[in-house]
Formats: sequence, structure tokens, C-alpha cells
Amino acid sequence: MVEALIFDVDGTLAETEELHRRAFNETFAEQGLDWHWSRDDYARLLRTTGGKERIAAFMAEIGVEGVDIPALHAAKTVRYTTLMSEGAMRLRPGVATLVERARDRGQRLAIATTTSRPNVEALSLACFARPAAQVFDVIAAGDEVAAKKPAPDVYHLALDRLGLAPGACIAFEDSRNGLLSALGAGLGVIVTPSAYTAGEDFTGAARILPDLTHFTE
Ligand code: XBP
Ligand code: MG
Repeated sequence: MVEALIFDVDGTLAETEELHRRAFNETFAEQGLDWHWSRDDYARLLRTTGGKERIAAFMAEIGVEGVDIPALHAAKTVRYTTLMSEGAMRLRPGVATLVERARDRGQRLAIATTTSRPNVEALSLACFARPAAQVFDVIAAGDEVAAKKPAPDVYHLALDRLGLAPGACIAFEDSRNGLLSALGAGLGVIVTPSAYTAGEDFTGAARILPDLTHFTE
């Protein structure tokens, strides 16, 4: 039996990227920056995982220097978690049932995400009505590792914290970057493409499903 399920957050547990995009844009405006990321801009910029790295990639594109990226990103995280707490976010279909059944079967649950830890907490409170530590046994987040997805670091960290080998676990992802990260750590990967990742190359996935209502072990 599979001993643990390891979930990506953004795009996999919930369709969060439009809320991230809104938080980035509102933060830029609040800080007096003349930047606005359209959906097309964001689709391109999402190829760079991690918010701080994404801002840096955008600044390189437009040839701007001298913005305090960590401070700007910290303000974005505050805005994102506030927007999340307003309660409009829903889990993707099948997630709540899968999490509940896994618990009943005695499987452990983990997170391997690029996003910041406060964002995981905010999503858990908004969507599971419980703190993340009550839903997930292990949480591995972007800023805890040297290299973000598609590097395997965050999955290695989740596996270390679970104390399990990759063969005992399954990963759930929505993006090519996430798939590559999980494959790099030796995991079997179920992909449920999301709004921004539909059409990506998911070669190597064990299964590609429209959503997790279609998942059976
Ligand atoms: C998601 C991301 C994240 C979020 C923003 O990738 O790349 O950067 O868009 O979160 P994945 P932060 O789903 O593959 O983990 O701004 O907190 O970095
Ligand atoms: Mg994702």
C-alpha cells in the first residue's frame, strides 16, 4: 500500500494562481510601481517558480533594477493571505474526499510546494477550516530549500521529513515544473492539469487526470 500522499499546493489543491496574480498586482499598485501582470504575462512568468524569483525575472525582462524584492514579496504574501482569508477559495474537485479517505486508510499526508509557508497556512484555514499541521503530517515549502521546482529539493525534503522512500509515496502535481521536481526525487506522479498548466508536456506522469475525482489507487 502507498504509505503517504504528497501534494503540491498551487494549482493542485486549489486554483490559486489568479489570487496570486491579483495579490502581486495590488501590491505593485500599493507600492507605487507601474507594473501590471495580465493573464498572458502571468502565463509566461509562471515558468519561473517562486514569487521572488518571478519578480526578478520580470525586472530582468523590463530592465529595471533597485527594487527590494524580499520586501515587495513579503507585502504580496500579506495581501495574498488576507485575500485568502476572505473565503472565496475552494479545493479542487476530489481533493477533500481523497484527503479524508487517505486519513481513514492510515496513510500520511504531506505538502511539497514552491509557495511560502504562510500561504499554505492561509489556504488550509480557508479550505479545510483547520490549521495546516492538523491536515498534513509534513510540510515542505519553497523557502526551506536551496533550489525551487523543477529541482527535486522540496520533494527530497518532504520525503526526509516523512522518513519514507519515494517508492512508498505518490505525488500530486498540476504543472510540468512540479512533475519534473517529483520525478527527480524518484516519485510516481499523478498530474491534474490546472487553468494555467493545461497543454504543458506531462511526459513521465503515471497518470494525467482532469481532477482528483477520477483518482483511484
Ligand atoms: C507555484 C508557484 C508559486 C506561486 C506564488 O508553483 O510558483 O510561486 O505562484 O507563491 P508550484 P509565492 O505549484 O509548482 O509549487 O509568491 O509565495 O512564491
Ligand atoms: Mg502547482
